[in-house]
Amino acid sequence: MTDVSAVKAALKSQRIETPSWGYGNSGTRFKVFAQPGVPRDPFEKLADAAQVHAATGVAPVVSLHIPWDRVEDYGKLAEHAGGLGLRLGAINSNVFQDDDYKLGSVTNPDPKVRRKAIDHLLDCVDIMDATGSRDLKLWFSDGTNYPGQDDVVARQDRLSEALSEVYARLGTGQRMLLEYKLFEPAFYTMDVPDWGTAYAHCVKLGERAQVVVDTGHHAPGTNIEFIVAFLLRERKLGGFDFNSRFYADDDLMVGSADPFQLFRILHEVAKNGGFDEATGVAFMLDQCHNIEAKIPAIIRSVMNVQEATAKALLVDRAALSAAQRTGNVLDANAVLMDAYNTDVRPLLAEVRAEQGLNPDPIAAYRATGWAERIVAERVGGEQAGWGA
Ligand code: PSV
Ligand code: MN
Repeated sequence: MTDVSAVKAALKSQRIETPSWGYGNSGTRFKVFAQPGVPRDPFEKLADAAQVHAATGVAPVVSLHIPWDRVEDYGKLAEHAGGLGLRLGAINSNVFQDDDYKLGSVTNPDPKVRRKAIDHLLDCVDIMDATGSRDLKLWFSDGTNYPGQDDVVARQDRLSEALSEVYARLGTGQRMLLEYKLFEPAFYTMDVPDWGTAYAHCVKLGERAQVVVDTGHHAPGTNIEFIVAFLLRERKLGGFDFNSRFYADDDLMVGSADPFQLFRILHEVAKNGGFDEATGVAFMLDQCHNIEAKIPAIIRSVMNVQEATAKALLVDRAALSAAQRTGNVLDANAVLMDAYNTDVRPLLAEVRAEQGLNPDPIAAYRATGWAERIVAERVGGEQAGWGA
C-alpha cells in the first residue's frame, strides 16, 4: 500500500521550471504565428510565468535563454522575478544562431570562432552569478552534414577543451548541464548526439557536470526511461527538458503525445531518488507550442507532469519489488499498470485545495482576466519569439 499523505507531500513540494521562450511566439521553419498579448521583453515573460505559478503553485522557477533574454541588468531581472514570487533558473546558452557558427561553435575548425563561442559560454556564467542561477545548460548544434566534412575525433577534442575551460569557471554551487540531440540542425553527425557522449564528457569533467535529457532528442523507439535510470544510478542526471514528440523534436506540450512514456520516465525518477531535493534533478519544460495560447498551454504541461508524477508516486513499490524478486512477470507489470491507470485528477484537486489553490488551474487562470489584460495592454513594441 502506498502512503497517500507522503504522495501528497511530494506533489506539494515538486518544482517545475518553465522556459522563458515558451511565452513568446514560435512556429516551425515554415511560419512563426504571432499571438496578441505575447510578451515584448523578459520582464513581461516573467509576468506571464508568475500566472502559471499562481495557478499551479509548483512553477516558481523560470529558465532564461541568452541572448533571447538579454537585459542591461540581470540583478534587476532577478529582483523583478523575486517580486513576482519567482526565481531565475537555468541559463541556456546559445551558440547556434550566428553566421559564424555555420561549421560549428566550440567544435568549429576555426580557432577564432571557437574562442567567440567559449566567450559566450563564459558570459553565461557571469549572468548566472548575477541572477543566482545554479545551472548552465549547454546545447550545441555543432555537427557535420556530409561524410568527410570534418574530422570527428578532432571535433571531440575541441569540444572537450571548450567544456573544460567553462567548467573551470563555474562558481561554488554552480553546475554545467550538457544536453544531447540525435540530429538537427546537423544531419550526418552531431558532436553530442546521445546520452553516452554527453555522459563520457561529464564524467571526465567532474561531479558538477551532468547530463540533461530532452525527451524530444532521441531516435523513435528509444527507451528513455532506461537512460534516466542509468544516469540516476551514476548520479549524472542533471535534469530534464520536457516536451512531447510524435516524429522528431516536435516540442509539443509535455505528456500530450505519450503520457505513458512520461509515466515510465517519472517512475524511474521516483524509484531512484530523483525527486529528493538533494539529488538536484531539474524538472524543466522546453517546449515551443505554436498554435495554442501560450500561458494555458504551459499550465497544461505543468498539470501533465503533475499527473504523471502522481501516478509514478502511487506505484506500490513493496508489491512491485516482491513480484520482481519472485520473478512474477505478470504481477510486476500489473502493479505498474494499476498506478498508471489510476485517475489521479481527484487527488491533485485535493492537493491544490489543501494549498489554497483552485483545484482547476486552467479555470483559475481564466478567472484572472490576465489573457484579456495582456491583449489590451501589450500594444506596440516587438513581441518576443523563438530566435529573437
Ligand atoms: C535544442 O533543440 C533545444 O532543445 C535546446 O535546449 C535549446 O536551447 C532549445 O531547444 C531552444 O528551443
Ligand atoms: Mn532542450
